Amino acid sequence: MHLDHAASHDGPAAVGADAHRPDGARRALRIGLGGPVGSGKTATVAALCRVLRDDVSLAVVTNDIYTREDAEFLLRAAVLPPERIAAVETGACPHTAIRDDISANLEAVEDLEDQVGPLDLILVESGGDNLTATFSRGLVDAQIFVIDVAGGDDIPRKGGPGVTTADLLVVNKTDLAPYVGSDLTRMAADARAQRPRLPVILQSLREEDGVGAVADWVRARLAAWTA
Ligand SMILES: Nc1nc2c(ncn2[C@@H]2O[C@H](COP(=O)(O)OP(=O)(O)O)[C@@H](O)[C@H]2O)c(=O)[nH]1
Ligand SMILES: [Mg+2]
Repeated sequence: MHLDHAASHDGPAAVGADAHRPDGARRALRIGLGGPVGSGKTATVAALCRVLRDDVSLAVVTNDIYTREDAEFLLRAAVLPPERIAAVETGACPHTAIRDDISANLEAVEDLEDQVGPLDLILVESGGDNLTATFSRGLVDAQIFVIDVAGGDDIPRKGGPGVTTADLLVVNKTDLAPYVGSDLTRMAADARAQRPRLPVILQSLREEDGVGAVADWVRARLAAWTA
C-alpha cells in the first residue's frame, strides 16, 4: 500500500521536493506522465514539446525498461534539441524508478538543469506499466495519467490510483472510439465519478491541436509554479 498518493489531492501550489536548486534559483516544474503501455504518453510528450517549446524552456526525461526507445523516438521527431532529451533505463520494474527508488530520475532531471538550464519545465515519462503506476512526490510536482479508449471503456470505472489520484486524467485516442466500440460519454462520466474534484480531459492527438487542452493545463500549472 502506498500512502503517498494522498498528496495528489493538494492544489496547484503543492510542491513535492525542494523547489529550489542549491544556488537558490527556482528549479524547473516537474510533471510526470504515467499510464499503461501504448496509451499515448510519448505522443503526448511530443505534442506538448511542439506546442510549448517556443515560449517555455523545457526538457524531457523518458523511462524505458530495457531500451532508450522513447527518447530515440523524440530525438528522431526532433521535438527538442538533443541535449534536452534524457533517457533512464529502469530495468525490470518500471514503476520502481518513478516511485520507490527515484535516484536515477532525480539525477537525470538535475543533470538536465545543470547542463541546459535554466529550465521552466521538465516532463518525465514513466516506463509504462499498469493502472497502479504513480510517481513519487519527491520526483514530480504534478502528474498526468494517460489512458486510451482502445484499452477498454471500463478502465475509468475500474479506478486504481492513477485514475483516481493523478492531478490530471487524460483519456486519449478518442478518434478510435467508433472502431473499438468504446462509449465516450460513459468513460467521461465514470472518470468524473472516480475523481469528482480533479480534472479529466478527453483528447485525440490525430486532431489538429489535439493536445491543446492538456497544454493549457500545463501552462496553468507553470503560472502557479512561477507566481
Ligand atoms: N489513433 C490514435 N493513435 C494515437 C493517439 N495517440 C497516440 N497514438 C498512437 O498510439 C501508439 C502508442 O503511442 P505512444 O505514445 O508510443 O504510447 P506510450 O507507450 O504510452 O508512450 C503510437 O502508434 C501512437 O502514434 C491518438 O490520439 N489517436
Ligand atoms: Mg512511451
